[in-house]
Amino acid sequence: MASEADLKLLGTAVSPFAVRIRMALHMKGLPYEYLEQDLVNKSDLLVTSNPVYKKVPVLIHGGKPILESLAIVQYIDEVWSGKALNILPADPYQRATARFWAAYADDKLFAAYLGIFGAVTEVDRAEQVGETLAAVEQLEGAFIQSSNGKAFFAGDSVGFLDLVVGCHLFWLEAMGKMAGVAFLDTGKTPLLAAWAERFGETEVAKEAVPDADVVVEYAKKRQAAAAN
Ligand SMILES: N[C@@H](CCC(=O)N[C@@H](CS)C(=O)NCC(=O)O)C(=O)O
Repeated sequence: MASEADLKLLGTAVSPFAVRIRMALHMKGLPYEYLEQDLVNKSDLLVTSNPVYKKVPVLIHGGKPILESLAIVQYIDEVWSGKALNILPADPYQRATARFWAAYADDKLFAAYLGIFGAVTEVDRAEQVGETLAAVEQLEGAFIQSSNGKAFFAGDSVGFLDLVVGCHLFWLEAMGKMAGVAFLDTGKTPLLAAWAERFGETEVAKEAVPDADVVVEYAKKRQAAAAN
């Protein structure tokens, strides 16, 4: 097994993608040094580790940077495959399907709720709320397909899609509070809403996911700074 020593994570408290990595490291029981980053004044370490995008998260293992959160989760799962439960499904078809929905969550759900945060007019905001609701409804379908009637996307316990979708929940809640909308509606998306409750109670989520109010505060500060 590869060394667990010398694992560093560059992240920010409100980055869903960094939270995803914290959850994966927790699932595998891996100790790491967490280095909170300032995304306004980026550190040399961040810029030299991720010179292409200069974004968090970056996992540095034995001095080597691993980039992009989905690739990082897969790296962790492969390097420590013998440690704790596997994160990705073993079956190739299920892996491919999980990767499809992971890309969907990051492309569509993330872009939609971030659009609420960045909306300038009420019309823009309403459009982004609609896009977010549509993405959540698609993910209800993904949950039905993946969970096979069980508690989590991955079945009886938390796995890849639970981390990938789960890391977006605190932002979804925060944007819901700001827009006055309940994105996880027990009427429209009952299974996803129940899963979100269940996921929030897991050790993995409790360890890594911040309170939604942290994002609300962050969003208000950013909006106030943009208005000045
Ligand atoms: N696709 C990337 C997204 C990472 C990302 O968007 N990171 C944001 C924070 S949530 C960031 O570092 N932004 C800084 C910037 O854009 O300059 C991943 O999955 O790792």
